[in-house]
Amino acid sequence: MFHKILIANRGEIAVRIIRACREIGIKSASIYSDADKTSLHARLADESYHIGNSPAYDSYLNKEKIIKLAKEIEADAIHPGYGFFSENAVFIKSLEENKITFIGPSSKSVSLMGSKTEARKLMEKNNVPIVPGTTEAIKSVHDGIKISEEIGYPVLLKASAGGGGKGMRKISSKDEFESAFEATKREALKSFANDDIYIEKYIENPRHIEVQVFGDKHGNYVHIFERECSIQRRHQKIIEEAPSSFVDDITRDKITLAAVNAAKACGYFNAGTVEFLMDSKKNFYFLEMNTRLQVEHPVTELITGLDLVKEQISVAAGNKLSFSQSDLKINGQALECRIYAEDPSNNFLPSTGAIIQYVPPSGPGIRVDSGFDKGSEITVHYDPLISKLICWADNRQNAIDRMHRALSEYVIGGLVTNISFLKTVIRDPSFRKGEIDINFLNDGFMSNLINMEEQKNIKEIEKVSAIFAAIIKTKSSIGSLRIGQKKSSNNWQEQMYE
Ligand code: MV4
Repeated sequence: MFHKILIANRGEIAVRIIRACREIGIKSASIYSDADKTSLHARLADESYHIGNSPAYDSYLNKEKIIKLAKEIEADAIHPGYGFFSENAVFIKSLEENKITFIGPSSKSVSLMGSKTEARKLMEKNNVPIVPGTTEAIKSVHDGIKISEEIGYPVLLKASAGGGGKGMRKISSKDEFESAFEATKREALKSFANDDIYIEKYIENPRHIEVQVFGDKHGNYVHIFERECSIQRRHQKIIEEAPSSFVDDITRDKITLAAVNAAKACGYFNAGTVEFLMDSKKNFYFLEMNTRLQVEHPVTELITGLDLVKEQISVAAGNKLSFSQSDLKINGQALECRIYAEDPSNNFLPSTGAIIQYVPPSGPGIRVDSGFDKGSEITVHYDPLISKLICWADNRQNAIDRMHRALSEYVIGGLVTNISFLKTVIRDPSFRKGEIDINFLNDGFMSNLINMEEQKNIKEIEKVSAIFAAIIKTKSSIGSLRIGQKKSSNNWQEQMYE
C-alpha cells in the first residue's frame, strides 16, 4: 500500500480524497494556490503545500511543479481528482517514467478514449452500440454530404479530439453543410490542435445515462449500475441520480453489459464512466468514456455502500477488486445537487467573494461534500462549485422530498448561489415524474420559472450579506496566515478563522 498520496486537485474532491486516505491510514498531501489559502483542502490534509499563483497553469496545471513536489515529499502516488490532469495522457506518462503511481487508468486507455473516432471504432468491434455515423474523419464536403444523406438529417458534426459538448454542430439540411463543416473544422483546430471531424445522426431529446465501471490490474471488471445525468445546463450537470427511473431491469442488463465491454475493449483499470445517450424507446448509444472519477460518484456510493475512492487507491496499489459483480445490488435512491456560486437570475453568472455564513444541512440520509466553509473565498480562478448535496432514501419520491428539505436548510451567506433554483427544479412536477431529458432546463423551463421573482428577493438578501462580508473582511482579515506554511502534522483543529 502507498505511504503518502499527493492530491493534485482542490475543493470538494480534494477533501473527498483526503477523507479516504485518512480512513485507510495513508498520509495525504494537498497543494493549494494563492486563491485557495482559505479552502478546506488546504487545511484538512496531513501536509499542505503552497504550489503557486492563482491561475491554474501556475498551480493545479503545472506538471513540473507537481512532480517535483511529489518527489521532494516522497509521495508514492498522485490522485488527480477530476478535471485538471485527470485525463491527461502526457501527465500520466510522466508519472509512469518517474515511478509515481497514478491513481487512475493507464495513459494508453486515456489516449485511446481521447480520440472519439478511435473510441467509436473500438466500440463497434466490441458489441457496444454507437450512434449511427462515421468512425473515420470526414475528408471533404462532398463526402460529408453523401454520408449525411445516407444517415438522414439532422446530423451532428463532432470534433474527433473534442468531448463534453465542445466542438459540435447540428446540421438540418444539405444547404447548411458546407459552412458548418468549415466552421467546425476551424473551431476544432483552434480548441484541440486537431481538425479531424466526424458525423453522427442527431438523436432528438435523449437522456444522458452513464454507467460506472471499475477494473483492476488483474483483468477483473465490474459495473456499478447507472446514473441519470440529464439535468444539465450548457453541458454542466446540475442534478444527478442513481439509479435512473427510466431504466428497467432488462435495459439495465443490456447497458451495463455494453459498458463492461467498453472497459474491456481498452484494457481499462481503475474507475471509469461510460456515457450513453438513450432515446425515448430506450435504445442506447455509446457517446464517450470518461477515464476518471466523476463529480457525481457519490450517488453510486449511496446506493451500493461502496467507497469508490478507497477502491481506486486499492486497485492502483495492485490489489484485486475487493468485490465481485454478484456482491452488488441497488439499494434505494440517491440524488445529488451541485451547489454553485452563481446567479440563476443573471444568466448563471459566477458569483465571487467570501462565505460569511455557512450552515450545511444534516439529518437522516444527508451527505454534504464541500470544499469550503465559513471564511472561505470563492474566486474567479476556478469552477464555481462550492459543494455537492447528496441524499439517500428508500425510493425516488422520498429522496426528492428529502432533497427539498435539505436544500431549505442549507445556508450559504455572502454569495449568490443556485440553491433556490435547485429547489424550483426539484419541486417541478415533470421532474418528480421522471419526465426528463437533456433539454429539460432549456428555454421552456426557464421561461416558466414563476419563482424567478423569489430568486431576485433572495439575491437582494445575499447582496446585503456580501456587504457585511466585505466589512468583516477588512476588519479581521478572514483567512489565517498560518495556512501558507508546510504543516508537519494535521493541526486543522487549532486553526480558527475568527
Ligand atoms: C449528441 C447529442 C445528440 N445526438 N450526439 C454533448 C456532450 C457530448 N458528450 C455529446 N453531446 C451530445 N451528443 C448525438 N448524436 C446530444 C448531445 C448533447 C448532450 C449529451 C449529453 C448530455 C447533455 C447534452 C446536452 C446537449 C447535447
